[in-house]
Order: sequence, then C-alpha cells, then structure tokens
Amino acid sequence: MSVGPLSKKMFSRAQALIPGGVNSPVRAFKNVDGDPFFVRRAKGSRIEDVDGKHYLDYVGSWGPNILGHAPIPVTNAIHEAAKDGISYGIPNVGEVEMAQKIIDWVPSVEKVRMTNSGTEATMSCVRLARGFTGRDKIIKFEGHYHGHVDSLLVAAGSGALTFGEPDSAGIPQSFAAETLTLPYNDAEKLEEAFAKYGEQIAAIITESYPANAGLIFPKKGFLQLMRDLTEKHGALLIFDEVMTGFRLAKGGVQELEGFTADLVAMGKVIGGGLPVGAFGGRADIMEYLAPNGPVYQAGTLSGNPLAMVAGLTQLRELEEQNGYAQLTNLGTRFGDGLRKILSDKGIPHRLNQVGSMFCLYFLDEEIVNVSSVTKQDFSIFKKLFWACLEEGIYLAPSPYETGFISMAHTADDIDETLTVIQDVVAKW
Ligand code: HOZ
Repeated sequence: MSVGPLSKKMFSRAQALIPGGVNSPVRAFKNVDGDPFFVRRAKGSRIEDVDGKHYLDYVGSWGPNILGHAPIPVTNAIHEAAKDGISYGIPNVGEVEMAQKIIDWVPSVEKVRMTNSGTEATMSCVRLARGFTGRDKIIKFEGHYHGHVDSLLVAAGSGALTFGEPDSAGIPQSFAAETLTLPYNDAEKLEEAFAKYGEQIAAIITESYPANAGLIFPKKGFLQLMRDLTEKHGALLIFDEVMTGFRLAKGGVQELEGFTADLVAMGKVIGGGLPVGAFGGRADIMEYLAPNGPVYQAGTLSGNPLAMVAGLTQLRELEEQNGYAQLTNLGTRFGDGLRKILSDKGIPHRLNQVGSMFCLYFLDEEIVNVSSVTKQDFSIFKKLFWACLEEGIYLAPSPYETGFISMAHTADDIDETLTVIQDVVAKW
C-alpha cells in the first residue's frame, strides 16, 4: 500500500526543498519502507490527509496532544491570548503560573525554567549537572533518546536507531568520549561504571520509562540503584520525562514510582501542542543557572505567552476531566484487546503498555533493553503498519516508537481499531 497521489506529489516537492523532505527524520517513514502522507487537518482522534483520507491517530504529534487534536479550550485560549501579543521577550504572568503548576505537580521540582523543546531541556540539564558538580562524564543508556543533543546522541534511540546510525556525524569524538553508554537494566554494568569513574561522573541521564526503543520498564530496584549510586558518588540523577511527564500522572513516573530525581527534563504535553520544554529540580542546583549562577542558559522564545496559555489550559482540562483515569481505561481496553487478538491467533508478541502509552513487539520475551528490541522480526511490524494505514488506522511508523492514546479517543475508536487489527491478522 502507498499513500495517495497528492501526498506523493507533495513529498516529491518537499524532498527537493527540505533534506529528506521532512523536518524530523522519523516522519519520513523510512523504517516502514514507504513515503509519508501529508496532513491537511486534524480534529479529536482523527487526521485527514491532503488526499481526503481519514485516519484514527495513535501518534498524537508524538505525545503532546493528550486531549486530541485541536481541543476547543486550547484553541480558544491561544486565540484569545494572541490578541494581546504573540511574543514579548519580557517576563509575562503565564511563565510564573506555569512554573507554579509544574512545581505543584512534579515531585522534586523546586525551581523550573522553560525552554522551547525537550532537546533544549535535556541539553540544559546536562550542562547544569556538569556546572554544578564540576565533572564532565555523563552516563546514558543504550537506546535512550534525549533529543539531538551532541553528547547524548550516542547509542541513542528513536530516529537514531531507526536509521542504524547510533552515532551521528558531526559530533566530535572528544564530546562522545565524555558519555559512558551502558545497557539499560544492567545493574552490574552500572556498578562497574561507578566503581571505575565515580569521581568523574557528573550525572546519570535516563528516560524515566524508556520510550524511544519501544516502551521499556525499569526492572525492580534499577531506579533505586541509580539513586543510591549517584548519591554515594556525588553525581546527579537526571530524569528525562519529556515523553512520560504529565502523560502518565500529574507527577509523571516520579509519582508512579514514588521516586525523586535531582533534575527533570519535561516537554510535549506541557506545551499543549506548541513548542515547549522545561527543566527543573532542586533549588540549590537550579540556582547555578544564569543570571544567578555561572551556567549559561537562555532562549528568546522561552516562556512564550501562547505556549504558556496552551500548556496551562491543557493541564487544567486534564485535571478537571479526570484525564488520567480515563486514559488508563482506554489504554487497558486497547492493551487487553490487542493481546487477546494476537494470542488467539498464536502470534508471538509482547505489548508493553502503561496508561495511554503502548508499544507492540513481535517477540515473546521480556523486553529489558535495546538488545531485546532488535531481536524481533521487523517485517511483521511493517506488514501490520501498512495494513492498518490502508484501513485508516495510523500507528507510529517505526517499531522503535511508542503509541499514544488521547482523551479524544472513545471506547468505540478503540474497538474499531481492534476490529481492524483482528481482520488484518486473520488473513496472515
Ligand atoms: N521519538 C521521537 C519523540 N521522542 C519522535 C519524534 C521526532 O523525533 O520527531
């Protein structure tokens, strides 16, 4: 199956003008061996492409659209706020309200600064950790993706895994040398790294629940081990909650796991679909930032008034509509239904799902890190992806990406999706 003629035409034009025809590699559909469709509009749980075909969307702009596409409270709030100015570059009230909301909701965050993306947030956390500790080395885990930050684009997940180039060209060896990459969920390797380099390690950075090599959960005790080792050796623990923050619970995985990090990177849901990131943590560490401290970090558009209002409105709606319970119900309905369909058909699989996030793996073993993920037969995923797209179900176009359900999805949407998948696999 391929996409419609107008999408094809637009993609040819885009490829002549934009590298690969896309502004973020994973959008190019390379990992499903095809070309992308171009969106015309989106509303609620559905997208319409330029050829007029409709899709039930399980990508949701890769996470931010937790209320669905173009939710009226958010579009109204943006519209109203825009009348008073689109950007000031001067402190505005929305920034303070957003800071208050984050500090109220996210355990461990005592002070917070806004950025324009999750990449900026993780990059700033790493710089701050280095500035605060006076050390250079960072530990990251294989298959964890923290945006396209130089020192973190080593053995990274998401697009970097997709294209089989874990180490991007253009990153000096000397930068990469300061990044120690370890297999996730491997306690022994983590202890060894601290035994060897403990005095030089500024921080561990970890995705709270790794969600860029599918969706992986920490083994029992692994988060605590990170906490204990960082404390013992005077290093910081950075939690990347860009994917999970505000999506799984008000306080993200820190709340779910009853766990606190020193610094937290946030993004996606917090911006209501506009380009937003944030990072925060212990006040004594955050005070190292300019203008109070020696670590420079800045942004002309950071704390943009429209982005603040969009994010605040989205968070308010989530709270008022008891969103997390609703999302968990939908996620469970989807997960249970999908497991049953695949089990009945005897298709080996693992479906990792928490709340409204999920990833389907076509192998039947516990997924502990990126080595487990790459064992699966990707051709099965591709077959499912295209068959679903044909029937108007848009799954993430890569087996390394996590799927998202929004509050605009209904139980009927979930059942429609399950029926499509059941019909698809019945023919296998
Ligand atoms: N895995 C990425 C989100 N964390 C996909 C989105 C992108 O890189 O454009």
